[in-house]
Amino acid sequence: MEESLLYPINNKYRISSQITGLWKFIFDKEDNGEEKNYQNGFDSKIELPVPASFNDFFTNREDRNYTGTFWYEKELFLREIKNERLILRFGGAVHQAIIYLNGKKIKEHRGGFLPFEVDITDNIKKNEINKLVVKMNNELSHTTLPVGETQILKNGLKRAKPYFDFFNYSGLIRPVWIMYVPKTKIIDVNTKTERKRNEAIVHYEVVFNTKEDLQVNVNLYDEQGNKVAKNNKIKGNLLVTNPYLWEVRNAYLYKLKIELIKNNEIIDEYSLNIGLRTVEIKENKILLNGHEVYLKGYGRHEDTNFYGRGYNPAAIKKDFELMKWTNANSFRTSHYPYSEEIYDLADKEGFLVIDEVPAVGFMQSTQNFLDAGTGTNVKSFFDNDDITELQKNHLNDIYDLIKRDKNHPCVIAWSLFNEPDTSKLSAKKYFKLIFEKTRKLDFQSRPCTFTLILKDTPEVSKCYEFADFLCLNRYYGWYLYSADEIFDGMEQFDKELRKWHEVAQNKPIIITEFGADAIAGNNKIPGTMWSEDYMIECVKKCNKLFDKYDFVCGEQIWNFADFETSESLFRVDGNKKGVFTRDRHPKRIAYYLKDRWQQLL
Ligand code: GCB
Repeated sequence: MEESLLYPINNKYRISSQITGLWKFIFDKEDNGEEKNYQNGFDSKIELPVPASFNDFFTNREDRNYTGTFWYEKELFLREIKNERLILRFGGAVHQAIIYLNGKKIKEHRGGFLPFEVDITDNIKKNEINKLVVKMNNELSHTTLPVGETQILKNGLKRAKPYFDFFNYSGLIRPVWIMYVPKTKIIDVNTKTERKRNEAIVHYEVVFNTKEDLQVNVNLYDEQGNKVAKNNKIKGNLLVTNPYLWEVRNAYLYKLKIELIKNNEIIDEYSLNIGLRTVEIKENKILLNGHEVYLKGYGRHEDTNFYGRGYNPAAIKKDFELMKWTNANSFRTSHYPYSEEIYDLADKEGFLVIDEVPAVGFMQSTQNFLDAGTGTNVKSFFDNDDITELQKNHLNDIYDLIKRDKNHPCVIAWSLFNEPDTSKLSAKKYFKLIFEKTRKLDFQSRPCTFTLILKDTPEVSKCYEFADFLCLNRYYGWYLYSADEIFDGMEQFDKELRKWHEVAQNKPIIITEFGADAIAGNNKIPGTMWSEDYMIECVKKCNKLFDKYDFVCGEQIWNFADFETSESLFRVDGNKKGVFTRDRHPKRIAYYLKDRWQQLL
């Protein structure tokens, strides 16, 4: 029976709690932990907090940047189970995990940014200590998402070489849950809203883990707890008259409560918040509930001090308050699916989210065949030998992403790649399959898109047609035409925007990345690169262009906050394109955006 990705909840039928605190930890440099019987438990003095990335707790370079196999261990005391099942759920294990319980391998999972669960009922020791051991690996390759390489240094150590700039933070980065759930249970729910004059119709379907003929009660409650609609079909409709629609930065959430019934007795209950809203692309506009929206906001990262990429509820709360303070209304989960709790908050605060799979780094080719005539590279990333394997993993992640996030009203679109090489026909073939399959998966048929790298221009791109709206990552004024050439850069940007509109007439355009690095407190007159003044100048000039064209339907500056990267000559203590510092203090650009976005509807 298929695994459920429903978020853990507590009610009369389900008890869920997080296994937080310190877990035992060990590196396995020789990758022979099994021979040393680590799966039954290991000796180590290292204890690390979960959830968190392991990296920033180490004070020597070798360990902080560790790439390879490593293990976590936790002891669990589990009470007797009667008529229920016991499930372990991992919110995110970067990038690969093998789960052992009391020495027995019970699950393997690849992909660090999506949850998975494992039924442990038949493997536990009741009323005594159980050993939960997790073997993990954070190497990157051409078949992992995200994509990269793993190098062997001269001293024999492995090192991740990401094809992206964010630091390869690893470990048990999201909550690990233990859940008592009914044997026969609800495992999935699909919802979608249809809007009519003064009515909303919620189309829904309930999936449970048995072929038995069971009944359901489906009830919809408003925010005051009044029941506004009900049904008892497994697939059906709920009619809401005079609905409160879920609106951008003005959210209204209804509670959908489903009861599963066997022989007139309720055996399971699952509730989730839903928003009544529609999303569509019409001509070159993005419509929410039939009206135009302009996306104002950020590309972001899950990245904070000490936690690395780890789930950090205090930072999540703070980030939302700061985003609201700047009058933002949207963000993209660049470059991987974020913690589920972030989407819950976005639902409540009315943020529009472009939800991205970890398909980043699809650029470099290992096969550098040059065309004899032109001397140019004729092989692209999508000609790499292991592309079929990557595509399989990519589709799996898309499948899980949609399964996990499909009922969140905040999610208005799926982003299926960040900055892939789209210049060759092999890319087109790959894209066709990814887009076709994705479109079949979403009950709400949300728009699908991907972001285009700077050099992916109308002349180059063989894949832009697949996207329902175009997402351009553009660094005119920074990576191209910087400093004295910024004026020229803006002319080129303007030209490019017009060209895009010409070739992709009916597609809205969102600028999903633009901006410049600035070191907080580095103020210069006139602005020079890396100063806050230059950052403001560059962003203002870009904004002027966006305001010229009504097919530009949004701007998401790169990045919400400064973030940690791999070390390189062009990253000074990380990426400094943040509107806020890594500690979440504003750079001067924040005040400019706050004013601009207040005026922009
Ligand atoms: C990009 C990438 C993003 C980088 C950014 C930059 O195009 O999508 O991951 O961080 O540029 O600052 O270079």
